[in-house]
Amino acid sequence: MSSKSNNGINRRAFIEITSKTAVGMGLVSLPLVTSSCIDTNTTKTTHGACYHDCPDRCSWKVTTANNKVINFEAGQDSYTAGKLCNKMERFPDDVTYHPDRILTPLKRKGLKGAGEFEKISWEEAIAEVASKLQDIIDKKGGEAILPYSFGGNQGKVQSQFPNRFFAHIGASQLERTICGDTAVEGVLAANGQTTGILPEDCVHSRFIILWGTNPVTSNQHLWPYIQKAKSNGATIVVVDPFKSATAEKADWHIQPSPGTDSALALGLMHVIFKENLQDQDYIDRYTVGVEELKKHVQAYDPKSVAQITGLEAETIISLAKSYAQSSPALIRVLIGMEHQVNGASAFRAVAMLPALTGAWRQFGGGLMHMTYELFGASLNWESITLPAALTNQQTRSINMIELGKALTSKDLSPGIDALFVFNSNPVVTTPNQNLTLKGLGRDNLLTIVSEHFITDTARYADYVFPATSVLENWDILDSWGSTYININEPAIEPLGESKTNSELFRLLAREMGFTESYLYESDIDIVKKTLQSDHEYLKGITFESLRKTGGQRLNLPEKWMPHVTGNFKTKTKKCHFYDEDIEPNLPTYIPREYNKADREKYPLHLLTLKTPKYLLNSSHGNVDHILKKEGQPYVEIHPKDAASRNIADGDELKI
Ligand SMILES: Nc1nc2c(c(=O)[nH]1)N[C@H]1C(S)=C(S)[C@@H](COP(=O)(O)OP(=O)(O)OC[C@H]3O[C@@H](n4cnc5c(=O)[nH]c(N)nc54)[C@H](O)[C@@H]3O)O[C@H]1N2
Ligand SMILES: Nc1nc2c(c(=O)[nH]1)N[C@H]1C(S)=C(S)[C@@H](COP(=O)(O)OP(=O)(O)OC[C@H]3O[C@@H](n4cnc5c(=O)[nH]c(N)nc54)[C@H](O)[C@@H]3O)O[C@H]1N2
Ligand code: SF4
Ligand SMILES: [Mo]
Repeated sequence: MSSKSNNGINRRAFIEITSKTAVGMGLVSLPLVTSSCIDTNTTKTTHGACYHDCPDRCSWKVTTANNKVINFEAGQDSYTAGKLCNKMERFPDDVTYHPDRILTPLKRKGLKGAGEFEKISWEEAIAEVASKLQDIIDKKGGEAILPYSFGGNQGKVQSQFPNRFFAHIGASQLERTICGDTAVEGVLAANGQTTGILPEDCVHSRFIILWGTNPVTSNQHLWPYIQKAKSNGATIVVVDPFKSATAEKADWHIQPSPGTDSALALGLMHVIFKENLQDQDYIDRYTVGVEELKKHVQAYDPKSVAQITGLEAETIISLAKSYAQSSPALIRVLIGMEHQVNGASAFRAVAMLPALTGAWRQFGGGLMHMTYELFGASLNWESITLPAALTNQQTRSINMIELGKALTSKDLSPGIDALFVFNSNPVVTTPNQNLTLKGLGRDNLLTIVSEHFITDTARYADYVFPATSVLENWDILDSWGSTYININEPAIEPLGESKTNSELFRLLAREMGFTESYLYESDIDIVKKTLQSDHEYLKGITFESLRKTGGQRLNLPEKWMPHVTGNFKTKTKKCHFYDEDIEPNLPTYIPREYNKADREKYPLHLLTLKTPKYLLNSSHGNVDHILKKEGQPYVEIHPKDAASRNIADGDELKI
């Protein structure tokens, strides 16, 4: 439920879970400079980039001696600007050399979930897992096997290569919907592409709305550019139900109730039309459906929108006027609003605003969202995605957010007999944790996890494979929030018996007797092939240049102004205010219906934000000094909601 006040309870439930894992581990950090006997003959420097699911994609430089990291520092490219974020400054100690890192394959010996394992050899582990998978394929078919992966390592090779194996065995496909899909769908419906204003160009903006995004915490390398804009005279507005770290620094914080942004955006349009602040020439040339939109927003007058959003009608009018009358005016969105009902409609409506006011005409004006399409257009994508022989898979898809349901369903045919997790910690990051745990507790489920640590998910594994850290693998990294391309060269040999994700699946393929060459391609070959493209954005960017420099900015036009003259990527090349092929035809606020019993039982609305400064989703949740800095898990609740429930500051709560 959302009331008129800012009643969001926040703090991500997963911190509680991850901190439980770490309790009592007595973690000790290894010193980074480890040896007094550095052999300068073997000292080398390699470039790499952050593998995390983060819009910044920082680059770094690693110096090693005798196969040990002796220095780890931020890259000097203009976006990383010589500074990694607080999460990554101590990465070699926190992950690569962490004493709890898994360095051999493990086999479960206790009950599921007990986290009791014994070491086994790679040969045994591969033989046993391959034979069990083959048995499932023979009896039930490949669809009884479900791969589960997400943002753990965003390197193109380490995230995509395993898909070849799963497609080859005809496994169920995973719909990877947990982050960004809803936001992207909304923006695509209006503009046909998500690449609008580039991050660095916001310094030219004079009015910036950070709409449901918290860059001070979640997009730290964008923030200096926003500050620069501010010192150039820009007004910074934050639209967020919660007083985030960014909202605290803004000139104006607007707090709509969660899930009501579509109504707010349509309300702004209502005012813009009423005050005749639209750019009629831009609309006439480069948009479709303005008459339908005008009619549609009649219902979104400031008074009605005030009732929906909990804002004052005056605030809505004032925001609409300030936005439409400022130039250049920028709206920055990322993913915040997508966790709510009406999420896609909200992104769709917000994405239309710059076309309504003609903000796209000015350098620094428009919408800033993702950047991944720039890499999609320029890299040799065929080397990364599935080989031709494996495309058009006909196997069923399972939506990752329904993992618990899939694992416990009696109706799925075939049911899931094996779950293969890599690059993800679904017990913490996937909705409906209780159901996921119930599924993972099944005696007849084979669970295989490739990981650095015994996460809350790995505790349930029958087999755990030790994964290399990013300092030990080759990869190529594009970005969804910046304009830099990086290659990641291994700085050290794999520690212990750890192996890359790709090598794990090459070994399984060999054991299962597969002969197709795409299952055996080497990481470095894929990296090199990915750069084989004569696209203008990659001019001057080669495997060798990236090895020397680390990250390089795509070779983009000096003034990136994608929609000055329309050029949207929709079927009409115009911004679609109205689309007869999309249901609903216009972005619409649809009130969420609750039955009375649910409303009484669950009267509050939980926001799970990325407020933890030192965690990247659940990653780093086992690191002692990080847990100390994060403190105990907590929720924040509006004082009024707390008072009416007799809750005082510091009380223990079950949510
Ligand atoms: N420190 C840190 N940084 C991270 C991450 C992390 O875990 N920790 N995760 C990374 C990842 S995977 C991602 S996808 C990005 C996400 O980056 P962001 O999208 O910036 O992050 P969120 O915290 O998910 O959401 C941003 C804001 O949206 C607000 N919000 C929630 N619901 C609504 C709503 O209905 N309307 C409006 N207007 N606002 C709403 C929240 O209160 C929050 O302050 O961050 C990345 N960066
Ligand atoms: N409550 C709540 N849930 C959320 C969100 C939220 O805001 N609140 N945010 C959502 C969002 S935006 C996202 S992106 C997802 C993220 O969900 P996940 O992708 O599950 O993210 P992490 O929790 O960081 O788990 C990644 C795991 O991958 C492992 N890993 C890292 N590198 C490698 C590697 O090279 N090989 C292997 N095998 N493993 C590796 C790490 O050790 C880590 O345990 O969570 C979503 N879930
Ligand atoms: S997590 Fe993000 S901000 Fe931090 S080092 Fe990695 S890419 Fe940079
Ligand atoms: Mo995400």
